[in-house]
Amino acid sequence: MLRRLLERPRSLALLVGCQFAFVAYFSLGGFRNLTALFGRAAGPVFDYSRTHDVYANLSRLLPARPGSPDPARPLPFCPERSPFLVGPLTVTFSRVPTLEQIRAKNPAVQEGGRYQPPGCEPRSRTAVIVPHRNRESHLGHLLYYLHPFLQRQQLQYGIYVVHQAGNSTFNRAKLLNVGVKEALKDEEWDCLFLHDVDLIPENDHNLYVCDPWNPKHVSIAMNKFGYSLPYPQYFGGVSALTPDQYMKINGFPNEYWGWGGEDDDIATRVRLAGMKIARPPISIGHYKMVKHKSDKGNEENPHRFDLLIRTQRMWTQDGMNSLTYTLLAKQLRPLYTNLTVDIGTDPRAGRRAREGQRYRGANSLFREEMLRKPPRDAAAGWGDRALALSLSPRLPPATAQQPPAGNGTHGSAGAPAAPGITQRSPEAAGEGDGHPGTLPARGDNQSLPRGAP
Ligand code: UD2
Ligand code: MN
Repeated sequence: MLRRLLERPRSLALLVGCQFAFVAYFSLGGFRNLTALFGRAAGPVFDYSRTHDVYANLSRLLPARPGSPDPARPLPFCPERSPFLVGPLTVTFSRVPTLEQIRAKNPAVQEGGRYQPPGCEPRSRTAVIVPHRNRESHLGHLLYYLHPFLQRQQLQYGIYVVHQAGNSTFNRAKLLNVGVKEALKDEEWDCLFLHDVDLIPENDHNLYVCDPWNPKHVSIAMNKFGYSLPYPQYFGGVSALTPDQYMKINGFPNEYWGWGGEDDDIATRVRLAGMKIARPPISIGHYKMVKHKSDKGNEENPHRFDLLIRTQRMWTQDGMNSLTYTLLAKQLRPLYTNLTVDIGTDPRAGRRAREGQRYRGANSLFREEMLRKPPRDAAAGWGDRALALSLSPRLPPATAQQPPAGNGTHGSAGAPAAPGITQRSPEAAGEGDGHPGTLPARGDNQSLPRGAP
């Protein structure tokens, strides 16, 4: 049959024509068009096996003639596409750079971690806000990569590190609210980048500018998740909002103490405020996360599921309009503005600890009682359940929902994952921790109070 088909010249011509059309279609990016039609646009193609040094030719950015510009002659706008972009960047965490080394490599960065491009009017004034505590080595990596990355993009920018004072439970979202509030006192920023300390962008085409219409989730393809989006509503890591968008969602929630949930709450706020989540193309939103263990003081928040159920009711009450804190210090350091802040403590923490004590008290009383009892009674088949029942009148109801004791890693023992609810990744839980663990001898933030504020 095939032979007969090939013998006919017209059929043969048709077959060859079809083949040619297919080849032309795919070579002209047809597959990408197809994926754009049926799913998420993959975006421009980058070869991540050929990466560039983020500092390569950075000196080209320095002003040819130093000195302040003439105010009578306004600068032209920077080009829509910076000529200094190189694409995929080499990101490694083998050595933690010192702050002095970073300073030496970034002579154009001014006090407070500020920069503005010489010779042209930037298209965005971007504040990068980083929640932080006890992650000096990660901060070193971030500053090392972020400064040249942003300069290549010809942006005006400032980096704010919001340092939670004290040892009480960490609260990422509340720290970000504080950062936004304080940063907006300094400057009319066009765009707020809310940025985990351990995430490094791997492509300088990932512009740190805001989407004018919708909050943007930026870290959409991370090594941690095999460079793909873990679930459609995912909003963790790095996100970008204009001040207007930030106020429209009433900022981030203040009530999520400990790890998890706050990012899903934010995604819900975006929807409830009538907006959508914008995202860069997947080939551009590449990030590398420094592998790390879970932090002391940032254990999984066992209440996050209860809180998430209430977002619809609470988002207008919990956020920027209910934010309270005490600013303990604001310092213009050479590479960033440091905000040290007392954000209070988890109101449930004390209660949980007291409940725990009462439980332990009741438990040891019971044990003592059992030791005094004759063996016959003790052997009457009291299992754990009977023990719990016998104690229950003296136990507060919450003990039944106590988080499982143990290492605080997610999943198996805790509440089951609701779809689209953040769960700790193996890396975050400390599996395969590839980080060299070489904390600098003198981390910059180490001079900050670590103990009680
Ligand atoms: C995920 C999200 C993160 C957040 C978190 C849940 C990614 C890439 N990131 O991060 O945005 O939603 O889950 O809360 O999916 N931090 C400190 N010191 C601490 C604890 C936390 O500085 O002791 C800061 C730091 O900026 C860190 C961020 O909080 O990057 C998030 O904490 P994480 O890195 O421990 O959590 P992870 O990687 O699971
Ligand atoms: Mn992390």
